[in-house]
Amino acid sequence: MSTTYRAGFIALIGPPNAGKSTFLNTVLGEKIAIVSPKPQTTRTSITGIHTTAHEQIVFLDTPGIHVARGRLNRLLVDTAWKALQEANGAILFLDGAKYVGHETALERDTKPMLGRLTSMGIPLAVALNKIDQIKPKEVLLSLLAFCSTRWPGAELVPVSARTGEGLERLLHVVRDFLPASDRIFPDDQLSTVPVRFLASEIIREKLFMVLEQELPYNVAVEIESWEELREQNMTVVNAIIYTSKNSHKGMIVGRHGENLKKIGQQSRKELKDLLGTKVHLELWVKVREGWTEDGQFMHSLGLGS
Ligand SMILES: Nc1nc2c(ncn2[C@@H]2O[C@H](COP(=O)(O)OP(=O)(O)OP(=O)(O)O)[C@@H](O)[C@H]2O)c(=O)[nH]1
Ligand SMILES: [Mg+2]
Repeated sequence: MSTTYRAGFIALIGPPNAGKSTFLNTVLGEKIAIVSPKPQTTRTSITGIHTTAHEQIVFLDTPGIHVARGRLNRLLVDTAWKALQEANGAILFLDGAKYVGHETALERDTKPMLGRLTSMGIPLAVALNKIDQIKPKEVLLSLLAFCSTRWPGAELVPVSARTGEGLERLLHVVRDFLPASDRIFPDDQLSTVPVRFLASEIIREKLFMVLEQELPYNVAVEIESWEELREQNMTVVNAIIYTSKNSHKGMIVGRHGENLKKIGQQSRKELKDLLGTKVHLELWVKVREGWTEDGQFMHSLGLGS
């Protein structure tokens, strides 16, 4: 039996913390997008390319859509909508475990995207994620009923991005959204994200892990220099952690530098695996007052592009 080859773009959208980036990593079997238990982790549109003998699905992971306050947050939400415009279809990711028995919270969280998503007329699948946390499974039924009235016509798929449950069916559903087309990218390409950007994201993920409260939202990471020493099988990376407030600098560094040490150690370990070389990493913390309101600076960091 011969099947038509299909290829195209599928945007992963939804409220923050729904598991969009986790899904991308699980499908690809590689970590391309950073993940954290805190909302608003993803800041740019990140491609993940899933290629099989029958289709090539280019997923566009996006920042969570929420009621945005401040310039950085508005830019994040704009980035998500922009990805949708480029897509042949979308998966709306929802944290199923959060909304079981709390349909009003689902209504509130998806309000910022409902009208626009409907009027775009883009083919849509709704993934109810984190079902590994839902027991007994029957409690999902009323949530499914609620979703089918809110997104009539969209296929509803319960999944766990963490365990992989339901993902095969989800992939099957979105395959039908794609046009008949040859591959867009080579077979073995997993992403279009440059490795240096990935490195800065890994450092940002560790900042999300190590720092408390609002601190991670006010930091950005820039790779200042990158040198590959072939003979020593070593990559030397200098990275700057920008914070928007002077008072945060000491909190990022931590007592006796212990936070920065932890962030450095964890980042180095992961960069070593990513690059397959030894890694010498230097982290510098700089204050850049109000960077989250500075459009030009954010653009220079690749945000909003
Ligand atoms: N139990 C469980 N946890 C999950 C699942 N998928 C994601 N998570 C967790 O949910 C949290 C958020 O996951 P992310 O993948 O960062 O979510 P996101 O939608 O990309 O979030 P933003 O980038 O902030 O919009 C992390 O702690 C994940 O480990 C799942 O299927 N089951
Ligand atoms: Mg994300």
